[in-house]
Amino acid sequence: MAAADDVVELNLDQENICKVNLHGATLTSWLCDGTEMLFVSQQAVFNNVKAIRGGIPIVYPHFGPWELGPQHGFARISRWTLEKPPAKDGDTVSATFLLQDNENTRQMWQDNRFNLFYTVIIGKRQLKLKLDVRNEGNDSFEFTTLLHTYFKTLDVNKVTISGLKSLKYIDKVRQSKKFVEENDLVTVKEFVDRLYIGSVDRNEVTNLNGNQNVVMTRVNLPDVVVWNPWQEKAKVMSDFGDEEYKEMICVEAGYVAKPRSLSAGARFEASVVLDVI
Ligand code: TA6
Repeated sequence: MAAADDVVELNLDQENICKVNLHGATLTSWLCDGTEMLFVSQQAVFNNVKAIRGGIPIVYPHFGPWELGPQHGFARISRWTLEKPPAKDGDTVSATFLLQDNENTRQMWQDNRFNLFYTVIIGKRQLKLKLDVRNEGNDSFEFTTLLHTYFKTLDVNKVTISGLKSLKYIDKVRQSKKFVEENDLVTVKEFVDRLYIGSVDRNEVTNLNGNQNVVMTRVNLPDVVVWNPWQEKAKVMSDFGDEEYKEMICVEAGYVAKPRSLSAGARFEASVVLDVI
């Protein structure tokens, strides 16, 4: 269980609340009209060291295995600060979190100087997530970034994902070869680990918790990763229950197919809006 002083709550009302753990600025709960929309493993570790298994971990500055540091980069295992506390603004509540370069990140990542702002905005049946990367150094740098969203579902076999047809994807289950998606709706009935490249900016994910659907609208995050470890991989993950693959699906919005270059003093802004329909 997370310690109370690690968690920032954004309370729209009793039925619409989200919680962000300062470890990784990991959004660990999104209660939408009383229904939990996100999956967090019962075996997730909250020791402020390991990445939290579930919710919405932030991948930055590198998606995937990284020769300079931990897989998926350091953002999700760093201590973030609360830059702007939760504040009500009309019919939403928002808060902003900040990760700045520090001795640890500079040692790992070629002394790059950056500010990474992450704003969470909860509204009625809506969650908006905004990333704002600022290059504070004198040299340009390259990065990839992704919001590693674990959606909760009653049965992963019933989940469908739209908006991927005709896209090229890298299939990590098939030697990372490239394929083209032929289905209007992608379903998940086995171990799936795919990076869809340059998809349209809108995907509908159906049959999530409470038999609800989520429309994911992306700005400046052209790629979509779909992942479910299924039975075999689940068994070898220490922070994931053997049967938990049945109740989650990762549909992840990212800028990951190729690095994004950011010149000195420049900003990269991106967002994801999740609407429950
Ligand atoms: O979701 C895509 C992915 O890169 C998968 O390949 C799998 O490794 C997953 O992320 C989880 O990675 P993690 O480092 O959190 O175990």
